[in-house]
Amino acid sequence: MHDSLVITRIEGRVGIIQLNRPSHLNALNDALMDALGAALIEMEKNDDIGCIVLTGSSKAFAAGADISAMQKLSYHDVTKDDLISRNWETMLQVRKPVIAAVAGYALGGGCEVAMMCDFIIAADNAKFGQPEIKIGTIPGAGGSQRLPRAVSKSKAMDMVLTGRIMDAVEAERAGLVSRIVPLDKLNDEALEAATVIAGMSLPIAIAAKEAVNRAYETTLREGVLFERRTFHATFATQDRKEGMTAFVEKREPHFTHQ
Ligand code: DAK
Repeated sequence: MHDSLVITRIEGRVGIIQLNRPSHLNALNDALMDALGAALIEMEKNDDIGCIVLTGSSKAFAAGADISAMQKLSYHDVTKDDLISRNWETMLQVRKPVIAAVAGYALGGGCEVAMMCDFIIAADNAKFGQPEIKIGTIPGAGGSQRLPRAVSKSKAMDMVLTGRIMDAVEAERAGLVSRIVPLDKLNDEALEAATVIAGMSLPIAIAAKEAVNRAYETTLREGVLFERRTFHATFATQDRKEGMTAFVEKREPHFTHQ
């Protein structure tokens, strides 16, 4: 499947979405966010996909929301049409695991989209930042909320108030990314991680994702209760039975996603 703003393909049980607006370093305009949302929904519905990888080019994951498109807008425009919010959070409807494979710039909205994914694998040339303050605004797609949860208040304040860029090493040290790989290995590493996840039971992977995400939304006591009940619920699945039986029988499990 191929269209101008996103390129999608399927490898095994992994769906890969590549942002494709190279002339603008994948700056995220309305049409690109619509295309990304449509690709995500299609992959979410596809029973043959167990994990999704979102990536960009070797120079830019995405250099932010499209500043030229936003530059003309008034307060009235953005509130009346809920213009940007309308199609920016489709990612949050996706229950399957999503890995961001980030090379080059992930700035502003690009960093925010990467943070909406479940984890980030970074190439050694990745650069993260929330530089909106330099153009007279603030993060608008969750950067001021997700960045402090990922890297602590102090570093998030530093990033959001100075607009400075963080390299891959600093991002990994701060906990924003899960691993760093050489640029030429990024796609392989992301595909390999996604293939591992897609080889698990899909309902269990979804339950695991929901449980971890709960940690960001609730108290420890409530989160642990949610985890406990979800853990109990896994015992209603065939895949839980198959997984434990396979271990006892010293063989690989054969999950049927039920
Ligand atoms: N928007 C539009 N065009 C962009 C762009 C952007 N964010 N970033 C780069 N481009 C374009 C450049 O204008 C240039 O186009 P031409 O001049 O060739 O036509 C082309 O991409 C190549 O860029 P450069 O020539 O600048 O390339 P360099 O390697 O010299 O520099 C750079 C790379 C990433 C350092 C630089 O391009 C840059 O500083 N870009 C802007 C980065 C930035 O400030 N990003 C944050 C944008 S604000 C919301 C959701 C999200 C947001 C807000 C609300 N809601 C849901 C409500 C998010 C806001 C933002 O992201």
